[in-house]
Amino acid sequence: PRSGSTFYEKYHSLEDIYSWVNRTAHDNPSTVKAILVGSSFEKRPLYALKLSLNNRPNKKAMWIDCGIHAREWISPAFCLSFVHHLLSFYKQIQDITDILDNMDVYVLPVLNPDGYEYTWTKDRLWRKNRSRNRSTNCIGVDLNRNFDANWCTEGASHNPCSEIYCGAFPESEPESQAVADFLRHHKDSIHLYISIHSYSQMLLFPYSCTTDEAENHSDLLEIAKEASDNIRRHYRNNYLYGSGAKTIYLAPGGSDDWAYNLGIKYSFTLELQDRGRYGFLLPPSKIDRACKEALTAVKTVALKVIEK
Ligand code: ING
Ligand code: ZN
Repeated sequence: PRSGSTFYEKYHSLEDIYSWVNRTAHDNPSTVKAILVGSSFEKRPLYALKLSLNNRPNKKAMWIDCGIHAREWISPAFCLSFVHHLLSFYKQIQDITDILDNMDVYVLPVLNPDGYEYTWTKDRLWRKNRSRNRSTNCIGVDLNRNFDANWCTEGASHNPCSEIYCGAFPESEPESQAVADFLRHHKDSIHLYISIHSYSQMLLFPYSCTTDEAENHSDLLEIAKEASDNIRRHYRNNYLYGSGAKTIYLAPGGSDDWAYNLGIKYSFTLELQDRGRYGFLLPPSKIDRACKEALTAVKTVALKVIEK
């Protein structure tokens, strides 16, 4: 790493991320809790952090997950830096204070730990989880095709060897089931769902599983536009925005569409840097800027949802 780069300007192994989760909860006992939301196919724990900075009753909450796709390393890096930023700047920066005074924040840094570990040890470009299946030698399900939103229609595959294999049935995978169960149990408080991916620099919202417009499409479009405008203003970088199906491609079974249909009406997928120069292999020297851009988007969206 270049000299002077901090913890949040590096990529971290799964083991280091587990230590960081533990340390973050341990160092902030009154405000941060580590919640075990489930376990992966290979029995690794799925920990989410809950940040709750005051005890105001009936507070809204937001959920953000990272690392659903193994090779998108900038995504877990963002979740770590996001938590660090929230904890460092509460009562220091107004928008952070406003967010934490009005929302609890759940952060799942690595939704697909088995795949993430595999990208560190065996195949840097692995995307799916690592589940085995009696009927084939091919391994893994695309967890972002495994949710119950027009499951396995056009834009996903029934072929277990495909990169976009939808799995045997909706929520067949322990990772997607754990997240879906958690959201089902907390859907009355969670008003905002965000899933972090890379790459392509886009802010997407439902639907990806159909070209139909979401019921609050204009609301989502306005929020996404404001986030994209803020990134451009601060960092002179462009983020496309729009519904998934119309902005990139039809993709059924995604987590944001599923969360939306559950009733979380502000639901987004944020695709971080870059636009293909390095692709999934974004160098560590670019982490800081990529995370700052994403932070701008997430703050914009959260503040808009608090106003609603
Ligand atoms: N992109 C997402 C993917 O899973 C997406 C795009 C967003 C699909 C929302 C479905 C729902 O293909 C990446 N880079 O993984
Ligand atoms: Zn992805």
